[in-house]
Amino acid sequence: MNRPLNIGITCYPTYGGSGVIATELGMAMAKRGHRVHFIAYDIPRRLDRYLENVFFHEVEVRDNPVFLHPPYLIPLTSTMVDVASQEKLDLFHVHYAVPHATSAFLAKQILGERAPKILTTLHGTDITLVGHDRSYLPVARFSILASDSVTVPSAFLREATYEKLSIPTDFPISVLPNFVDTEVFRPHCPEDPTRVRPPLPHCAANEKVLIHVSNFRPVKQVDQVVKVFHLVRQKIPSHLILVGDGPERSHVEQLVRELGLKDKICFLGKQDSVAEILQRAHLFLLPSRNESFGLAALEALSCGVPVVASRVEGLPEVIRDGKDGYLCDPNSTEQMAERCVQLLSSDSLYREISLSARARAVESFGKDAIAARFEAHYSSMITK
Ligand code: GMT
Repeated sequence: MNRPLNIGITCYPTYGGSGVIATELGMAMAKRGHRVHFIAYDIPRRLDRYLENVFFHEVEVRDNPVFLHPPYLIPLTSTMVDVASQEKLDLFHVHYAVPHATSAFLAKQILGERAPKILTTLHGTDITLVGHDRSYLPVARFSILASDSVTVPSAFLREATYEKLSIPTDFPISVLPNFVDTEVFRPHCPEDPTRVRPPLPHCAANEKVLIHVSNFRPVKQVDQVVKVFHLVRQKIPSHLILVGDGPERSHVEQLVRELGLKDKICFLGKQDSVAEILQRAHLFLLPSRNESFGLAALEALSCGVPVVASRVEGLPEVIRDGKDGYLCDPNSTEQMAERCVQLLSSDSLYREISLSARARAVESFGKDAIAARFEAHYSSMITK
């Protein structure tokens, strides 16, 4: 199909990976000539509002004395119905089953024959964590099965969805990986990966820079990042940069004080220009307990920054152990620290792994190639 499509995108408009992928994919589709309507309660963080073919429709979730909690699902559904009829949407692309696919299903019922098709992209938390919660499970399962098509970013998440939500295995779920803009997320000095951008003011010039980027949820184990760094510092002069914010921040700050690392760890909080910060780092740490894909790790690889991460869930599909970094037991502080020291103490090993990390991102997860796969997926849904 060659005609431009009208696509409605719903996501959580926050700094999380699902919001980033939804936004970047929408902007990529707009650049390919499709009209893209973001339907969300706030402007997605990475959205360029002034891009041609991009529109934003706010979901107004108003407080009402009748409700204990404002019901997000209902205003979202109403906005979806409104945008679908006004803009003649061909497709709702919703990120997260609950409640976004649920709203899309309701909107479809309301719109009847003129309803757009529903593509649901699952991201992990909605299956591995929400999937366990009995109060969400029947609705999540129903909303997935009611979608016209379902995608996941990793083979791990496809299997987890079948298993945890008891989805029949003949119900198709396609793996369409997450992606990265390799022009934005690129190494500071491609010819010599050991040369990073000049350090932040807090770091000394001779120090190696370790970095972690996340939303500081317990699942990210940011305390483990600090413990690993504590061991690495005993062998190698180094500094740790923590980017992001979330519920574990004060617990982590407390640990940093207890370990006497206050001058060696800098908390940057939420940041928009993550690429520029990654270019100042030698190594990315991601000791998560759960990670269906690990977009933050992919962005690091794309900057030529090797990743030391947990051997869990979708991470081995992104990081090849011993090639682009190392995969370890998420709870073994010693093993992770050993791998970091090994990488940071040999320039030749570091160079080899850094070059491989960059090649991995460019060859397997480049934005244009994956956006083209999504575009083909959209077309196949519309022509069905
Ligand atoms: O990891 C989070 O807390 C955020 C979450 C989200 O919804 O944005 O991330 C999930 O989706 C990302 C994009 O597909 C993946 O890269 C993350 O691995 C995944 N997080 C988990 O599975 C815990």
